[in-house]
Amino acid sequence: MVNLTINNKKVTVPEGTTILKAAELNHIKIPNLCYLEGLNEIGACRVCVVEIEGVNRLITACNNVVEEGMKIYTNSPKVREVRRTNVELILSQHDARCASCVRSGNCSLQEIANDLGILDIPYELQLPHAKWSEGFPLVRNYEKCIKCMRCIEVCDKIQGLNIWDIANTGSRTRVDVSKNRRIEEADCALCGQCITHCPVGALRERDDTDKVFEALADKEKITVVQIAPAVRAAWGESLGLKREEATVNRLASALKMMGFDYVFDTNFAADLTIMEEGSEFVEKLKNRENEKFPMFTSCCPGWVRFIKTQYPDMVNQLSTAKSPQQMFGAIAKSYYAEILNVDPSKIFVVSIMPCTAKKYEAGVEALNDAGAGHDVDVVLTTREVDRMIRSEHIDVRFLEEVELDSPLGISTGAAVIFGATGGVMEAALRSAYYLVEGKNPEPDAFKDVRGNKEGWKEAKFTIDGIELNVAVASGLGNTRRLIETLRSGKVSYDFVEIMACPGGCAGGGGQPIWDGEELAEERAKVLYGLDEINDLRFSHENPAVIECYERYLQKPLSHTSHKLLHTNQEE
Ligand code: HC1
Ligand code: SF4
Repeated sequence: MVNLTINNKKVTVPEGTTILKAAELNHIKIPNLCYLEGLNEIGACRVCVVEIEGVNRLITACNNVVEEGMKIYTNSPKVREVRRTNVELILSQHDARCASCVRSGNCSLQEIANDLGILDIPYELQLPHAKWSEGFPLVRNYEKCIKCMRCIEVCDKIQGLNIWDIANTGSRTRVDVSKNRRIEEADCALCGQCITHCPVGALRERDDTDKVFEALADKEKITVVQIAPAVRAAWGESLGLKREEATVNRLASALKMMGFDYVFDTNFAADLTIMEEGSEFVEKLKNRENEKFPMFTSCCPGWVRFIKTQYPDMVNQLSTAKSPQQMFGAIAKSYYAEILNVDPSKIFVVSIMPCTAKKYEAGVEALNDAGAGHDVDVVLTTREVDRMIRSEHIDVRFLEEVELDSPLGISTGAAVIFGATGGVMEAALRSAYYLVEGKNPEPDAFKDVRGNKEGWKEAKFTIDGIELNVAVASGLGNTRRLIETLRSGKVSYDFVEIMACPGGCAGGGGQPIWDGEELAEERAKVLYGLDEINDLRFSHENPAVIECYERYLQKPLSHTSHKLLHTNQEE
């Protein structure tokens, strides 16, 4: 242990502790901007400078460790002056039109500048200029970038994709797409993790809220909205609701108030996905000698983009099942149009997703089969829907909860856990067991696949005497390690679930941002809690899905199912 003083307070911390951590452990706040624990500890912004007695220059707290007897001052006059100058210099290269920024009120730079009482910037404004690809689902605003390097690091170290890098030198230095490429050429998975790790508004999703407001105002359109599993665990965070208040029924109430005609659930389609993907897996098992294993899940477009660019020879191992988002769109514009007895082109489908890659997925032509424009017309992230609620001036605290509409709002506990890493696998195994054994397993029989963050998780189960090896990974760096190990022959699996975002969709790139905090685990707990209290725990027991098969699709893997719910992944 190391003994030292911080602001004259005696403290003792383990050896090797950084000054920043030592202060934090003792409830002393040192402001910081670029720092991200374990990811970005480079002192780039120099906001966390501190004074050490006997040392001439100030040092950064995030990447210097404590020493025995150190006397540290985190807010001395010298520290305040230098910190202030550093922040003023950052602001001199930052477009600080805060009133029109998506991160206004949730921006680390804004907070630090306010805390330091900066009312004027004594330097000439020097904003970098570069052009971004219009319409791309992910938007970089060069004028807001503070060159903290967080996006570079999260993409390199967590996602292993190296999309961002430093470009140019000297005063022309900026963060841009690596290797001088345009973003479209860069194999970006669109996971959005760079957005959720940016401390300011330099990265954001393409804003599609206007398209939705327009559709809601159009009397000719029947507006249908689907809510993704992981959204219900996070949408209330930035609206000041407690987790237990921010239910999907309260969100449904807000959406109805905004004017949506029907509020449905992606979970319905997640149950449908299990029927299709589970049946596909069971069929493959029957024909084991001639099939390639493992079969990979295909519901995460970040992962699908990743495999297509990084391991194209394995694309044929993806399940042919479309994602729940796309299945929902196809069903809304076919089966549901028939129920309503309307022309499918009148139906306008909006998705609320925790995800930025879903914006791309909805536009993929091979995933649009209902024949009435795009199956999903607009995808909004959780953040965008929160912004819409705010712009409608709806006070969510006082909303009465309402039921979701029927039949596409009915779902099971197996569906809601899709939003957490391991959830798709667990839901699929619950139904695969039923399909093979003819009876249900214990609902929690496959819970060993839940919740991994480091590396990947493997599990073995026996169904009808067949031993199944399964694996689950989230985060694309972990995914690459898993695939390389698979390709080396050191491991072999039958079924593998991959989600691009660490922790799965709960930690998706479209979720509310809590600077420096990872909330995937906390949100996953909400989803597992919802599974536990649902009377229905098996996708094959969803009465609305059963009815949809009886009235429309006939059976899993039928001709109609193939047309609407599956795709050729190699297209
Ligand atoms: Fe997901 Fe999925 S779980 S991919 O993370 O399979 O986005 O929540 O909607 O489609 O259901 C996202 C979440 C989501 C799909 C489902
Ligand atoms: Fe989107 Fe979920 Fe995949 Fe992340 S894990 S890219 S949020 S689908």
